[in-house]
Amino acid sequence: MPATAPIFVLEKLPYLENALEPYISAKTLSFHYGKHHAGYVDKLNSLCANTAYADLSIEAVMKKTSGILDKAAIFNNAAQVWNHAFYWKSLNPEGSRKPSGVLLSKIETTFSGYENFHKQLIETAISQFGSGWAWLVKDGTTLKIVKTTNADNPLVHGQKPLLTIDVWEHAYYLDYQNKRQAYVEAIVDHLLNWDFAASNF
Ligand code: MN3
Repeated sequence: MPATAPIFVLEKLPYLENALEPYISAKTLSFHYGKHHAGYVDKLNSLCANTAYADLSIEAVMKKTSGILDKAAIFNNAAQVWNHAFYWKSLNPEGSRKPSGVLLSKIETTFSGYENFHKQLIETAISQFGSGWAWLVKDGTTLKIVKTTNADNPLVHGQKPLLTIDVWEHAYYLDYQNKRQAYVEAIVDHLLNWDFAASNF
C-alpha cells in the first residue's frame, strides 16, 4: 500500500515566533505551536488514517464526533487543531487594539459598554476552571462571551467564534507561571486581533 500524505496539515503561523513579545515570548510560541499544536495535528492524522474521517474537513470531523464517547480522542485532537489555528489568528502584534465600527456598536449595546465587555471577557477567561478556552461568539444575531472546557468549541454548539483566548497552562506558564490573569490581561489589552473579529462578524 502506498504511504498516504498527511490528511490534515499544520497551518502556518501568521507571524514570526517572536512577533508577540513582550506579551508572549518566542519560547512559549515555539513550544505552543511547534510542539502542542503540531502534536495535535500528528495525533489527528494517525487517528484518522484509513477511516471515513480522512475525507472530511476538520469542521466536519469535529461536528461528527462531538459528544460521542468512543470518538472523544478524534474530537479532542480535531478541535485542538482548529482551536489553535483560530487562536493564532485571534492574536496580532499590530493593528487596532479595540473593536470599531459595527462590531464596536454591537459590543456596546450587548454588554452595556466596552468597559463592561472588557471586564467580562477577562473574568470569563480567568474563571475557566482548569484547561479550556474563552471566546467571543456570535449566537444567532447576538454576541456572547463563553468559555469551553478542554478542547470543546462553540462551533459544535451552533455558535460562530469571533475571537478566542487559550487558557490552557501551556499557553502562559513559561512566561507568567500561575498568573493567568496577567496573561489574559496582556492578550486583551495588547494582542487581540480586532480586524479578524470584524471579518468573522
Ligand atoms: Mn494551547
